[in-house]
Amino acid sequence: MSNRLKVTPNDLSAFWMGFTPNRQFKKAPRMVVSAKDMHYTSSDGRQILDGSAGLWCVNAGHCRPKIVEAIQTQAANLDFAPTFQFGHPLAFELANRLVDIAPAGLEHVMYTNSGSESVDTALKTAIAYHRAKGNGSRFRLIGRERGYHGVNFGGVSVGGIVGNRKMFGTLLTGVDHLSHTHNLAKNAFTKGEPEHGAELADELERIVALHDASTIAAVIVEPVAGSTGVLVPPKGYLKRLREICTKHGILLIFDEVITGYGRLGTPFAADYFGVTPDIMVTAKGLTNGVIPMGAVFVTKEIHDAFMNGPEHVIEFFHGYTYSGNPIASAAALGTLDTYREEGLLTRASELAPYWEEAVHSLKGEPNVIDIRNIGLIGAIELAPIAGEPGKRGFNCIVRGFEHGAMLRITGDIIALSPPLIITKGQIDELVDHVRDTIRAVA
Ligand code: PXG
Repeated sequence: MSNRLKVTPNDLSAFWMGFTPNRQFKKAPRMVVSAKDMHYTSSDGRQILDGSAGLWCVNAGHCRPKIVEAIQTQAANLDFAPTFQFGHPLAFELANRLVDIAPAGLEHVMYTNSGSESVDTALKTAIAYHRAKGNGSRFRLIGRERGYHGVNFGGVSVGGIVGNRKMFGTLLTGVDHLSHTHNLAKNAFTKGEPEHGAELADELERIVALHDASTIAAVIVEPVAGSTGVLVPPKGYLKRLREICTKHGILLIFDEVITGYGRLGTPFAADYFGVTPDIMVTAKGLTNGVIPMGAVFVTKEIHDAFMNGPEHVIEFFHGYTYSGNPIASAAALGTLDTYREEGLLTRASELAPYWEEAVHSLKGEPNVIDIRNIGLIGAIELAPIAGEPGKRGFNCIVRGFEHGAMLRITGDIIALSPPLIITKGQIDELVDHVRDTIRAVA
């Protein structure tokens, strides 16, 4: 008998979990078995308030009827269809719907299956665009310290989180990084966008002076850095970055995997900050996290640069088997319907003032060294336990789950990003959970 047949049901050893301390988890698993709206149900039958919209993706809340129905219907009707050389209507309908809600100027959409793939699609498109325009020397990609752009080689190369980079060799060559904008000394406990740091965008001029603009393809940043612990851009920073990119013919890529689909109270962060990128990377909230899917938006100018040569020849050698998968497309359409019917792409703007006060009420709790917020995102930075960075944060995950809240942690920073359907009462409840947790781990 093979060893596989001896495996007992629910043995936890075979699944090597991502971004998880596997040995600890398997000794004391935190399992959820179902979900509805704002709550998970744990395997021991407790209601767990979702403080992080899953992994920043369940923007409409869990198991929403329109999305469930769309998936069920589609699975029984057209399960898979290629989008290479063939097509199916939903993928086109979805692209039109997406362009309708996107910032003006972003007129074409490519599909992927994740944020990581969306990022790599964007980076490749940027380099290929310059080449299509006869500027093949523009190959450099500029990211930012503390940036997170997924886990594929392109995204890790432009990303700036050391733990995600250090194990993987040389990564892509021809990459440089801007400084991050986090500045506790000047900006701690700022509500919304910090006052100090717009001048950090000028570092792009320094990088241009070093490499020459003629070698630089694109700059990629998260408008609000999420994974690294919620870094809200200083006032004017993104506008300045846009101006410098435009001046030097460098494409600006916004990674809106977290900020997209209503998180800041506008459909996209580009709308919130009034800054339109040349390429916009999305995933997560596109399907409410239910089916893996990403979408990369590009300008007409970028798209049209590829549309030449003989008409029977493929214009761009890129795409994924599951790009525009019918069931994913149906899930996304069901999600967009739900967002529209419930006004979810702008709901965070109504809740933001209440949210801001609630999150900042944690000032003065033990070890709290900063609180940040924007839209329906909040972060509480805790002082690390001496000599054990990340331990206090980890304790928050464990304690929070035991007492009924799913909290997302980066190092010693608690990052809050609940589903956009949250009520004011549930905001209070979530903040109370965080308060209790912070006190418990002090
Ligand atoms: N870009 C950004 C800005 C992201 O936040 C990705 C790309 C990659 O997406 P995929 O779908 O390939 O995972 C992300 C993902 C966290 C957390 O707790 C954040 C992400 C993923 C998992 C956990 O902050 N962001």
